[in-house]
Amino acid sequence: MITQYTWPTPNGHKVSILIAELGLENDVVAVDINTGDQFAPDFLRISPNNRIPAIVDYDPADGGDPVSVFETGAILMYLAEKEGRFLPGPDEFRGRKSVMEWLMWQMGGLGPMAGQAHHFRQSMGGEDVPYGVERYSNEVRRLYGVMDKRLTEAEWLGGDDYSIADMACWPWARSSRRQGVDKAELPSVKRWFDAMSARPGVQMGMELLADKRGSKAMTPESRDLLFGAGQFERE
Ligand SMILES: N[C@@H](CCC(=O)N[C@@H](CS)C(=O)NCC(=O)O)C(=O)O
Repeated sequence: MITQYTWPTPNGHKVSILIAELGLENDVVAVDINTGDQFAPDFLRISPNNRIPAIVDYDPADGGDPVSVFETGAILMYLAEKEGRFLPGPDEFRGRKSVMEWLMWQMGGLGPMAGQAHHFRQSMGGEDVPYGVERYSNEVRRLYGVMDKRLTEAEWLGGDDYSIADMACWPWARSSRRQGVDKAELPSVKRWFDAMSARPGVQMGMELLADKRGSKAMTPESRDLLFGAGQFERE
């Protein structure tokens, strides 16, 4: 049994998609990041960086006490390795290397840069910061070009097989327009995106807390909590 502590954002969806693809028994604790749930002491004990998602595995491989995991890259690897799916094992080191490369590319590149593009293009509440918009829109555009080239050479990001690298990237590619990127101009990204969108596991993962999606428009209070001094008031 896995508990997901999460919220319907691209990072939350990476993990909910993997859990659905694996068909794991799970329950969900909603952590509303717009109202400060991520700063609750009980959540910080499993996710010290006050970010969603995190998981608790009540049936760890060693049969010991429950295990908590934070950071999506670590969660995807933990679950894929435990279940022996969507990440080649150490004996298939070439395929494993490729999946790790594209997973790390997402964690260090596409995710953070697309997040900054969202921030400057949309979350600033009307404030106009042209340099921020230009810098992150350009970087995201460059990253999508890299992804399109990769997906022209290989069916999936990791190579021949669908993997956690694809699951890490897809939720960000879903909102590419908000990052200033039109998938119609990237034929291989579009082919990959559509193939993944048709997967029942992806659709099921996207249903997680779907009723909460967009229910909280960014307010001055949530903006302060996520980006301003509000983050520090609980210290
Ligand atoms: N590197 C982290 C990023 C997670 C992250 O940024 N989560 C956002 C939602 S998409 C969050 O929890 N934000 C809450 C906050 O900024 O206080 C991961 O991959 O797990």
